[in-house]
Amino acid sequence: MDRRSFIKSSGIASLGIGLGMNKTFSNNSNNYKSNYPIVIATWDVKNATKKAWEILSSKGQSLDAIEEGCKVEEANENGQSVGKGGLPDRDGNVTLDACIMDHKGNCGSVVYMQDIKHAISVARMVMENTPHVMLAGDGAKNFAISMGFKKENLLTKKSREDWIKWKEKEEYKPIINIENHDTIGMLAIDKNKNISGGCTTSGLAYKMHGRVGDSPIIGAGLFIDNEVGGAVATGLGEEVLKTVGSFLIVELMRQGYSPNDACKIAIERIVKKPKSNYKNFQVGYIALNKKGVTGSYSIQKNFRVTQHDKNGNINFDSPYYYKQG
Ligand code: SD4
Repeated sequence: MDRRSFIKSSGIASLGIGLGMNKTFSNNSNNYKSNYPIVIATWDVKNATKKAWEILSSKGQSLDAIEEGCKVEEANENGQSVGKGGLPDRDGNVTLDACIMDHKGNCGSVVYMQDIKHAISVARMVMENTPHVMLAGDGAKNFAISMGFKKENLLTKKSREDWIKWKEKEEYKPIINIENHDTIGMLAIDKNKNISGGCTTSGLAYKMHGRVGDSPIIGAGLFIDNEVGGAVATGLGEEVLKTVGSFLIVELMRQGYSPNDACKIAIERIVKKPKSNYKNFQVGYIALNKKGVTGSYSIQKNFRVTQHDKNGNINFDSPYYYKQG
């Protein structure tokens, strides 16, 4: 095999040269000034970023900031896509997916877990207290109980009523920008320049029982490389899984792409697929690099992002791909 065909067939092409082939982007991440600590999260979640910032600004670690920030949304019963109050699957079960990753490359994840609110904390315990990366279903729940977590019914009155109403038609359709308050994905860099990230969700509303999305899958829903940065996804998990989006974004940043440009290229991977019906679903990415520069990009408009640094706690609209009309 000559060198060129070796590069083509070995995957080096897709991790290196292949990723960079886009003339509309520049390798421009060196143009930005450092800004850390900082935390960035998907959607309108100022309470969560505020909590994370309390930890970061008092010289705490990014991993603690991520866990505590995500817990705020898991406990928020009004958020119908995370933790307690999450919308159930089509059979009425609330099943949670979450993962966490630290600056050393350690990760932990729970999938299809029921009856335990703080999935992000269980994921952290999987990472820190087991030889494994991922626990599923009753295994995850029983592990959580053995670690002192409380079992509780996660289906609130409101989510149950919504599900009963949904059953009248039983139409499965991913909801775009559900109340601008969806899966929480969070990335943080602390004062020691250590990067961590987390992602926690009840998954897509009215999914098939047993369905697992991208959010607990390392590389798809979340990826961190402390030398480079991190990325996290929200939206239609199947599309993120098929393109291993978060890993892709980190690898693009490794080549020098800014967080914004890296997110944009990852979104283009989805929308430019043959016969992609991207007009009917949402995917949004956020990213953070080693300098504390953040970025985001989504398919549809109205993907909101929240960010807290020394200048304050702000929300903004992400740039997006699909300009209607
Ligand atoms: C999933 N990505 O389960 C999650 C859902 C989500 O915004 O992020 N919704 O596919």
